[in-house]
Amino acid sequence: MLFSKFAAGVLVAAGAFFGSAHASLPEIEVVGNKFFYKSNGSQFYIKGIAYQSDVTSSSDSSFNDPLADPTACKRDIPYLQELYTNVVRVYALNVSLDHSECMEMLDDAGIYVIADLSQPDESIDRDDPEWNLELFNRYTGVVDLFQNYTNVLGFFAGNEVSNDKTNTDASAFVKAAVRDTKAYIKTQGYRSIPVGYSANDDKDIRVDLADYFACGDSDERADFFGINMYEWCGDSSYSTSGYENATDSYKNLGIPIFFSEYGCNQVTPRKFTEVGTLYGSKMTGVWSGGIVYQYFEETNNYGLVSVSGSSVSTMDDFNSLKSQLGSISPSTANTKSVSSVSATSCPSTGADWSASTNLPPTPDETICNCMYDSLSCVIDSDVSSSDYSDLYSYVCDEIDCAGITGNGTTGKYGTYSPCTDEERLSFVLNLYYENNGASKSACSFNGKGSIKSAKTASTCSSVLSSAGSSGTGSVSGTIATTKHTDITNSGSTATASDSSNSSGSSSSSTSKSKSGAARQASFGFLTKTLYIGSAIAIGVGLIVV
Ligand SMILES: *[C@@H]1O[C@H](CO)[C@@H](O)[C@H](O)[C@H]1NC(C)=O
Ligand SMILES: *[C@@H]1O[C@H](CO)[C@@H](O)[C@H](O)[C@H]1NC(C)=O
Ligand SMILES: *[C@@H]1O[C@H](CO)[C@@H](O)[C@H](O)[C@H]1NC(C)=O
Ligand SMILES: *[C@@H]1O[C@H](CO)[C@@H](O)[C@H](O)[C@H]1NC(C)=O
Ligand SMILES: *[C@@H]1O[C@H](CO)[C@@H](O)[C@H](O)[C@H]1NC(C)=O
Ligand SMILES: CC(=O)N[C@H]1CO[C@H](CO)[C@@H](O)[C@@H]1O
Repeated sequence: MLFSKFAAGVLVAAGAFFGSAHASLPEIEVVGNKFFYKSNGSQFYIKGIAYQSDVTSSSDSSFNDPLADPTACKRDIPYLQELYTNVVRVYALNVSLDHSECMEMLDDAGIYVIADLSQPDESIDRDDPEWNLELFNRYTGVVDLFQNYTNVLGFFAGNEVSNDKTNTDASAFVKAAVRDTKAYIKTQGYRSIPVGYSANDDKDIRVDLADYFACGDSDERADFFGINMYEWCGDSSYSTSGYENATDSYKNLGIPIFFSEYGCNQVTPRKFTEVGTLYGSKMTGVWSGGIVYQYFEETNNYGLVSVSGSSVSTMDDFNSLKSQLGSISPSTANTKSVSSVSATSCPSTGADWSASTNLPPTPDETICNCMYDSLSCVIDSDVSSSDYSDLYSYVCDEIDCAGITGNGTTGKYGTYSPCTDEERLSFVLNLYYENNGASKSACSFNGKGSIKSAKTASTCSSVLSSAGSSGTGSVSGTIATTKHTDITNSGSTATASDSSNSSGSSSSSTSKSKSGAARQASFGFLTKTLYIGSAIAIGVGLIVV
């Protein structure tokens, strides 16, 4: 434990050091609906490759972090360069690992990174969406670790979360994630790194979805939009593929848009004849390039190379892509010539689109702590989080649980909806207890409830009174007061310090120690489907033409 804490701390420091000492690639910035080199104002087109081996195959929740394996990076970068790659997309990063060597090698090779902020176990669930403290810490933990590398082009705050008209409400939670990640970057004084979203290509919602992320106040909207696009299969054309329709549909989008995945494999080997069109004059006014799915050959049959140990063999697809990308010469704009792009209007709600523009509150640990400290009846700390769901259902049949739930359709969110599962459950147990005479037996819950002394610090009074006893008053968290838990260097020790006194804490009123690890442990409050949108499965899932 001690060792891993130590090591993690050193890795973070080393990453920051090398990030600054070694950086050579100029930053990329967004102006209007395009990307530009900040250094000389020249337009930047994404020529990307998805670079991550299967994140879904293992039986536990671990995954291969592609930027934490310098041997593999060294092996693969020459092949990426042969394909003119200037961006790799990675889907899941492990904040406990060191990324400095891969990041430097990529930088030296002229390659930027666009990273998803979620990971299989910590992402916004389209069927039960939340934007909570745990996710806030995960997202900002990745930002902390990567912000100092100038070859980080941007972050995705979600991948294919709302994927059809039945779950558009989840986008309100993803947009809150965009808003808060942007605010966090600003508050920390980091360089301005764009934060965007990656969507699937669902005809019913794709235009509303892009408008939703691109609309509104600049603090709130996404900085760019990616769409995973598999419409061009085999030999096709601008109009028959559907590219023309898509280009027309997005022509007024106020932020950059690109293919965050492309490369239909219904016809193999892939010839990539879409490349000339994507980087040609019909599309470059609207699109900023694309990311080919994907580097590694796997069972889904989308690979450009097949890898075995230290050896890499290129496939037919590799050679076709190389020749296609070798013959493009897209015209480049300059920041000076950017004509003003009109702001995108938010979509109206209707049969296909039902996400409110009123977003969930910013997760704020201080608000949650104030609430928890003020309770007299809480869930006993010995109760397994797998029992939370039953208790929650029981209690919320009896009392109004609006203070801890949120609804992306109505745009109504409880003040305590971003708190941890333990805090939220405790809040409603306490409400039940108070509604039932505040007697000891009203906090029994078959031995799962626990009485403690309630405390309200003077700094908490105004928060608690604005939230009201039901937790539905308007209090919004702020990034500045959210005490960000640095999961990148405290994660490994948090479990030890947390569990050390869980058995004695049920009757104490001291605040629980809160850490990334503790939140992870309590995950699973409501029934959660496993991973939503594992990026890799998605490539396959999407091929419904
Ligand atoms: C701008 O800078 C980039 C990156 O250094 C370079 O590739 C590009 O050629 C430059 N563009 C112009 C017009 O000088
Ligand atoms: C992240 O890396 C740590 C340290 O090697 C490992 O213990 C952990 O399982 C990894 N997490 C995932 C989700 O792969
Ligand atoms: C990286 O960190 C160093 C040290 O804090 C800082 O001086 C430098 O400006 C940072 N670079 C970027 C690109 O954020
Ligand atoms: C694209 O096609 C859809 C039908 O598939 C149609 O409703 C829409 O109007 C088209 N958009 C454009 C801009 O042509
Ligand atoms: C949100 O509110 C709408 C409208 O009242 C309702 O139809 C929907 O079921 C609610 N969603 C959730 C997740 O409770
Ligand atoms: C691991 C550890 O030190 N746990 C302690 C936490 O507190 C309880 C009760 O006060 C002790 O019994 C444990 O030994």
